[in-house]
Amino acid sequence: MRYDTIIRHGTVVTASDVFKSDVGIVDGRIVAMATGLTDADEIIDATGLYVMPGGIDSHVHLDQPSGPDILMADDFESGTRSAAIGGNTTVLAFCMQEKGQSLREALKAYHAKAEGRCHIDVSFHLVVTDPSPEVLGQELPALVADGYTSIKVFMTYEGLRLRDDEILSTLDAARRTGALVMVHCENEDAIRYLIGRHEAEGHLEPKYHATVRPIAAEREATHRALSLAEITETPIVIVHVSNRQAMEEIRRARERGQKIAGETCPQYLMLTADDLDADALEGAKYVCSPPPRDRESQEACWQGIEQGVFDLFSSDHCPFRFDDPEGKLNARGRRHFRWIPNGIPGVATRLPILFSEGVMKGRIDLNRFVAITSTNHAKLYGLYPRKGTIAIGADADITLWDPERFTMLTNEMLQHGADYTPYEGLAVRGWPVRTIVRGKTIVKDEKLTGSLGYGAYLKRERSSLTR
Ligand code: DUC
Ligand code: ZN
Ligand code: ZN
Repeated sequence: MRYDTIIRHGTVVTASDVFKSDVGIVDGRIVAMATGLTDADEIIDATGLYVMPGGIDSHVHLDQPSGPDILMADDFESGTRSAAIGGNTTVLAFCMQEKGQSLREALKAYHAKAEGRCHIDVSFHLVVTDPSPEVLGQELPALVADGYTSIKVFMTYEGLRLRDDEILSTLDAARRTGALVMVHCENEDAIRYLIGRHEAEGHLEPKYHATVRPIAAEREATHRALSLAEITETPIVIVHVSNRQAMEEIRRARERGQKIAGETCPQYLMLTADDLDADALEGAKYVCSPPPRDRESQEACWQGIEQGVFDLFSSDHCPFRFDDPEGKLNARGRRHFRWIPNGIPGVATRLPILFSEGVMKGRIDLNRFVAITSTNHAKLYGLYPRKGTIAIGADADITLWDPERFTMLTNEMLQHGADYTPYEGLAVRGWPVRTIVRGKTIVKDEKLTGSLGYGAYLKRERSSLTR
């Protein structure tokens, strides 16, 4: 048999196995796995490299409206470019419904933003901010049937957050349609109360972003979301978990028999609230929600990764430029933390950080790395087995890892739209030296080799959790 491409002499890693095999690719799919494959148009030598499923980052924000005079730093072009540099082959971005807008209208706008602009494959989660009877009763069932099988709801941010009755009706609609619901868990009323107290005391610097969003506000909302999910009998994902107490809520809900997935992110392993207390306004670079906590919380999140509380390790890439009037240091943000746009860049650094800090430091094995960065994302968001594994019949979405390559992270190498990375100067061991999407090399040694628009939109099946 003649192949388009053979990846030869590498070590294949999946969520369950590690083995020596060549990989034969025809028409963008894996068609053979064996040693000694020959006869191809292109032969890639993977001696000394791991051949892993491409990263799937199921939590990224691209080209998202972010308030008056604020501009998100990445659109679909730069965001998917940076994702590819960091070894990802698929991203799932959020499609934000504006109040009064139908989900179809919101999707139309997002498809227009992404069309012809993606380097890697993409799909959309629907952010439901206006759960009207029409949206939940008519739009959602049709959209799930059309392959939009996940939604996100917020418990914080005025204008975005849903109240408990709205969460209940959204969960109920999700149960009926099989949509998977991601929940941002922070108690908005508690945060507003604390912002008021801080304002009265004149405490407005970036570091206070962390103190108005304490662990208790996250824990309470996590508990409430899990309880509402239990009452409605609906599987949910608790996204971006930052600390032990919220994590324990997930563990307990699972012990009660609930179907729950948990997600954490690099910022909760690598940053703390002290980073927000940097000189001058530097702390604004680290403003995200939930905020980074303390060393003990970092350790807890590592334990959650090691022990299986977390199924997903995502970036929550939500980039804003730092030194920019439309970014972190906008005129109002300079004066008051509540106007600093929330979110940090991270789509390119997610995999290298977890590989270096997790695999190379012996905290997790290679299989767990693949599971929480790729396979579980594919399963939970309806892309498996087409994506998320290396198997015959799967899309040839493959990242070649050099486990020994030593890299000092700099903003420039990440090729995103932000003017900083929270991880500047971090030394990482292990690097994605080639990113292959459906059989085509799109990044080699940090150089883009693909063509803009190659990335395809992915229609998804239902989640493994709601089937
Ligand atoms: N939630 C996210 O998921 N991302 C960025 C900001 C936020 O609140
Ligand atoms: Zn969120
Ligand atoms: Zn997010």
